[in-house]
Amino acid sequence: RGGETRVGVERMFGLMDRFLKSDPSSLQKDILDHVEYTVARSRFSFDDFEAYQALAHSVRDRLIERWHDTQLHFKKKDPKRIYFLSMEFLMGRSLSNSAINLGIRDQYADALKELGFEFEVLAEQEGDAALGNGGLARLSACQMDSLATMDYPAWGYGLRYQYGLFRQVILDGYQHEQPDYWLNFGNPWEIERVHVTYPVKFYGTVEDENFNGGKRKVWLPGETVEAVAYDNPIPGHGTRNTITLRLWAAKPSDQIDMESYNTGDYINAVVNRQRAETISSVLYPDDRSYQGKELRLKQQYFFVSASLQDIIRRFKDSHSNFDDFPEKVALQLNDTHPSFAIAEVMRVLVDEEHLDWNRAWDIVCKIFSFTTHTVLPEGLEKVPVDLLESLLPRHLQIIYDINFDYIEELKKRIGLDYDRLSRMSIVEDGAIKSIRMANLAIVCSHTVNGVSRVHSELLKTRVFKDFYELWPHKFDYKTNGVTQRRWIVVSNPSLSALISKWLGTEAWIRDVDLLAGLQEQAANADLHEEWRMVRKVNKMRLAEYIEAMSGVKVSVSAMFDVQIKRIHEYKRQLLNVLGIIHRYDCIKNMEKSDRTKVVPRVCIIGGKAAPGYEIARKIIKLCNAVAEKINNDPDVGDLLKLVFIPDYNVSVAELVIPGADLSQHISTAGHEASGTGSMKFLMNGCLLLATEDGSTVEIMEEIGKDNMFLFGAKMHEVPALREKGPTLKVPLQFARVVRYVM
Ligand code: KOT
Repeated sequence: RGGETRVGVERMFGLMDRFLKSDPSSLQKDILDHVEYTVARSRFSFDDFEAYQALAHSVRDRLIERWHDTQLHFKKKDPKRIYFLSMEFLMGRSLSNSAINLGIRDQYADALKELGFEFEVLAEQEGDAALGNGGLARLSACQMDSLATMDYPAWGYGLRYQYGLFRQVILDGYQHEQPDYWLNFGNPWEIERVHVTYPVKFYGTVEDENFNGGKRKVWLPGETVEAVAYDNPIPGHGTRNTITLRLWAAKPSDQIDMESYNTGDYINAVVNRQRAETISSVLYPDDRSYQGKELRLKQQYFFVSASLQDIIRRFKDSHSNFDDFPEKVALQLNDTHPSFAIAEVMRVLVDEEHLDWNRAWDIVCKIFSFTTHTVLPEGLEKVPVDLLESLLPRHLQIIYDINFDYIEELKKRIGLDYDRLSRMSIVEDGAIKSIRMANLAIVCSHTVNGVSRVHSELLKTRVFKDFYELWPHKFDYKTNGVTQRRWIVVSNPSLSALISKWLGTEAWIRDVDLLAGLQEQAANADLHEEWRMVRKVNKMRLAEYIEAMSGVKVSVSAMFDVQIKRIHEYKRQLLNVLGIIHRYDCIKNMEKSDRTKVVPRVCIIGGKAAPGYEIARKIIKLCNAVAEKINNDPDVGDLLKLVFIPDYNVSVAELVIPGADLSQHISTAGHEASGTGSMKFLMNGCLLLATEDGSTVEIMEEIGKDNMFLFGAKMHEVPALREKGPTLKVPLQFARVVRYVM
């Protein structure tokens, strides 16, 4: 492009201010310029949404400055880079988060005030980026924030779905799904990199070719799709480090088109172009159950192949020997979804870079680490061999070859224990021959990471026991965390101000351990009073939202008892609803005089059910049916209310969590790998009602058993309880409703 030589570097610097200024009048001018030239509205007439767009672009300009500096810095330093590969990122909104991390939120708020706008009102205009399902995806987003803040040279790689997680609409108590076409009004937080594109290939055949007196495999693909990069700058807090979340969109490749044009089939050529785009069109809404769909596999390989081409290109920019690859590249697999990366790196090194197999394998074993997020068997991916053979024939061969070498090695280590060999094999020989993606990931990774201590124990003693016995050194865990920047500073600004005031510093925003300093003030009545006020205001905000969404008026002096998360049998929203029925029944049967002793309670439940998960859908219906009955009973009034909050997402969580008094995390012990919701409630001063499961066990140790409500059976008690069967009695008046719905 040669711009630098044409204009001359000196002149370029002369023309540009060092950095964009952030005083009120510069910010105002900036916003108005964006109204006029980016949004193309008159600066004398624009609405809240247009103001949001202009504001977002103004923030984005400042992000871009830091982002460029960061990229330049890392290019010069050439550190080992962390590449985080994930099919899902639940970023939510970006405006407040970016402005806060850049340290200019208040300046913007002041600047806007003079223009007649309120920062928070404009922030509400933004839709959520919901490119993920639940815990795993939000963890990815929190991790990106922390990596940026802690100055890591990190990159996130994922897919730019055109349709994010479906919107949930409740009609007659039932969940209905509506498409989330989130890009409808443009997305100021991404930068399309039309020059950063890579071809991704599928199908075709593998041929033998003569090479250096021997034979080698050559893949002749049948379809090529272009991956286009969309970069989302992720700013750290209190640092200029601004890292990249690079999401890939599928675009048709001109290569295929030429062939069709040559045969004169113009219409089909255009239709084929559109087909290519479907790869990145929609996020699969199934939280955990493996579907075995070809499109999903295509998505996985598409983003893995594009990401690796990008990573290898960056490496080759300044290195020529692949033996240095492990010194410069760390690849983190977020669950098994990106594990085709293993076969892909082998393919590139062996088939394209012509390294010999063993050297390539050595490299592969040094670069991958794998985080697993589940203990449920239905979460473990098994890719049917038939599907893989047609979609990625060369990768299937490579996986077979990896498995062959590995099983031979295994026989030397464990002998001919065929049961164990068969359990540990990457290839499952059954009615449907398939590839066990978790086994592939474990074999090739130097570290297998659990997400809480109990989860890690379960991996070692049950799910991956055979592997742990073979390679104990590979197994590690890092208990999940959440970023206090999103979950206190952005979502609960009044609490954030309170904490900074009482700690006398804002340093806790970068170092969460400093929150422990509040302990010194634990008995201070003034602090209690201020905190109570903050909670009250947050509850009022939440009560308004509840009334607007569900028409139910709730009293802010009632206890807000919240369970918000994906709907799953193991998370036991059903148990919560049965508990609410029981509470209702008790109130109804109580002497009027005793009712004064009851703490009024607003039970709030929210969450989405995977569209094909019938029982989860019925739990939503049951919840709404019970709410209908309770909320319309004047005899109970404010003593008990039940609200189902529709379309639970990151922004709804930001609103609900600061207003909660009690939150429920009641998964059957041994089922929740970690759980991160509890941490968000906890840091907002909410009480936890929780089973000893996942990260709760560690939270319990940290805050003390006396500071939470522990509930339910412990892990070792669960099998005997299952054996015994149900002992629950549902009150008569509800038995019919439950039977009808379930
Ligand atoms: C989804 C598909 C396959 C396997 C696992 C998942 C998964 C697991 N999705 N979300 N999770 C949750 O991940 C969180 C972050 O590690 C955990 O805190 C939580 O317990 C998991 O359920």
